[in-house]
Amino acid sequence: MGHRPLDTMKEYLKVVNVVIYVLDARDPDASKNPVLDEFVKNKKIIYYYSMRDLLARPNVPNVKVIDEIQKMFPNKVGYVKAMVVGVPNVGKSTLINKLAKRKKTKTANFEGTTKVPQWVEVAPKIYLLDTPGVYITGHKPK
Ligand SMILES: Nc1nc2c(ncn2[C@@H]2O[C@H](COP(=O)(O)OP(=O)(O)OP(=O)(O)O)[C@@H](O)[C@H]2O)c(=O)[nH]1
Ligand SMILES: [Mg+2]
Repeated sequence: MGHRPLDTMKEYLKVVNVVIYVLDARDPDASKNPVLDEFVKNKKIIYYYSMRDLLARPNVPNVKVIDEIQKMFPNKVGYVKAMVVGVPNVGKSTLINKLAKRKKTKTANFEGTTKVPQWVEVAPKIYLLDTPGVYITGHKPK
């Protein structure tokens, strides 16, 4: 196993059906990570905008992740597995808790809260994988 989160995430990437890429609604471009973009380029991607509630006039869509997954895989047999990715502290774990309607993952207002990947069932037959935030360099948070 490598020392970078992406090395660990690589094995999970192979088994997921889709990637949920979390971007900060206040500055989606700035929260896009070229290292992650390259990492997920061959996967289906759903972009989700966190921090939307902090904007008086949000100019990004309020993405319904479960609906989007169900639309994307209407005839899926078995589980849909989705990997939630994004830069540190962008709201990946918070999104998972919101969808699961319970506190399944640890969240905090600092980077590096999520240290290892964790599966959470957020709807019948839909599993989301929480992952550590990935810095632009691809190195793990301090
Ligand atoms: N207002 C608001 N706060 C949010 C939202 N999403 C996350 N937060 C807050 O942002 C902080 C980081 O959230 P996390 O869910 O821990 O972020 P993360 O991407 O999992 O972070 P790492 O695991 O460290 O990479 C926490 O204080 C959350 O409460 C959101 O949509 N709106
Ligand atoms: Mg987290």
